Amino acid sequence: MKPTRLFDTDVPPPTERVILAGLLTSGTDPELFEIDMKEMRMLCATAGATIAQTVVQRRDAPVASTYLGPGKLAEICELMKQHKCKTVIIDAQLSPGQVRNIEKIVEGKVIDRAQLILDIFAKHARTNEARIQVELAQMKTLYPRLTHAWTHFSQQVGGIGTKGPGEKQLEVDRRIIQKKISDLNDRLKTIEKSRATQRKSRVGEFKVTLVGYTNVGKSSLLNALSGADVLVQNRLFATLDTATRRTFIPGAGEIVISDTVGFLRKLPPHLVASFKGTLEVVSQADLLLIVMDAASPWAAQQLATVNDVLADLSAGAIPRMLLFNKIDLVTDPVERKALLVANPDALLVSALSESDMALVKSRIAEVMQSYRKEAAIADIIAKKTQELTGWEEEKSGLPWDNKE
Ligand SMILES: Nc1nc2c(ncn2[C@@H]2O[C@H](COP(=O)(O)OP(=O)(O)OP(=O)(O)O)[C@@H](O)[C@H]2O)c(=O)[nH]1
Ligand SMILES: [Mg+2]
Repeated sequence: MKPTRLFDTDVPPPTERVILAGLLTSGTDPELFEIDMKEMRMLCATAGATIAQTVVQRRDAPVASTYLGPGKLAEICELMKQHKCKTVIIDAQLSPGQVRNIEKIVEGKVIDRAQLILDIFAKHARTNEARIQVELAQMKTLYPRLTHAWTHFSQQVGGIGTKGPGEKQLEVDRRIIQKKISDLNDRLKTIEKSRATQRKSRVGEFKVTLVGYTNVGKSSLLNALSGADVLVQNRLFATLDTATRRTFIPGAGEIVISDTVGFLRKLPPHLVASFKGTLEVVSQADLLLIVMDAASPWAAQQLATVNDVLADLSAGAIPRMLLFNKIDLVTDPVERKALLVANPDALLVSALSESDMALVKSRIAEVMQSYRKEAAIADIIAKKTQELTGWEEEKSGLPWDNKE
């Protein structure tokens, strides 16, 4: 029997005109704010929304009940009428109460960053596991809102952010929703069990995992390094599933190489939690290939986010190799030099260059060989220790030891 779904993830996205709003508080670094807003623009485009106008408010702190100030919200309401928009997308993590209050003032739908990301994940989920993971994150994130909010708009507006439960589900009581969450958790556990079996068969193999910010070229590198044919697209969160391939490293042997879901600043916490199973390939890797976009002006901030997520996944101590991909887009030799000065251990590569891929493989081979040396030394030490202990035991058992 096909399981019932509370969230419809199969409807193609409509192109919707929206207002994008952000709040620059006095405590926020303007550069980080600019990164966040740029990412919001990319997220909107990926979700199928066209931004009719962007509104930025400067305030010392957010307003507790409505996040943005009353004057700005009134302005947004006007702009929405003017541009015939039904939705405002706000770069924030809003509480259910804030969403409700803002919706009343702007007389339209309110989407925050987490919900926008969840919506994109819902649209891009292809496999059963990814769908369950997204659905679980949606349930947990939207749960507090399901019971109270949206009743006044859910029937009037469609599009982005309405990939949630319909009117019927809003009437469904908490226990049913909790039951759904526990069912989804059970289904995930079953999938994880079968993955554990696959993992067992891979014990002893050298495991390399590609990690990094979204859209930096992880899947392109997997394809280039292993001859795989996974989806590559110039959009955020093209990959939601872990693709694993075997490939041969000249002079070192076979490796298992995996691609992963991309990271982003301020990923919804429930989403990271839901994807922990898929991200096991990160914590169990022998070597992480941390992929950066050499052409991005925000590389340093992106690396900080990647390090945070890796620490979150208990993968902070795994040996790593830093790859600045898309180096073909950096034509200025001074910029290339600056990248190397700031990251002396990094490799500057392009997934489009065969010689660069050969270089990456030779570096992987070096890591594998040093691993083997370490393993061989550890083996020798273990054997010697055993011999010595055996010899000591034997010695204590020798007849002349007991003579006196
Ligand atoms: N010029 C150039 N473009 C690249 C390179 N590597 C990847 N791209 C492009 O960058 C875009 C993103 O590539 P993907 O491989 O899908 O990136 P990803 O990191 O897997 O992205 P997500 O799965 O969405 O997180 C695509 O349009 C690629 O063609 C490169 O070395 N040079
Ligand atoms: Mg990808």
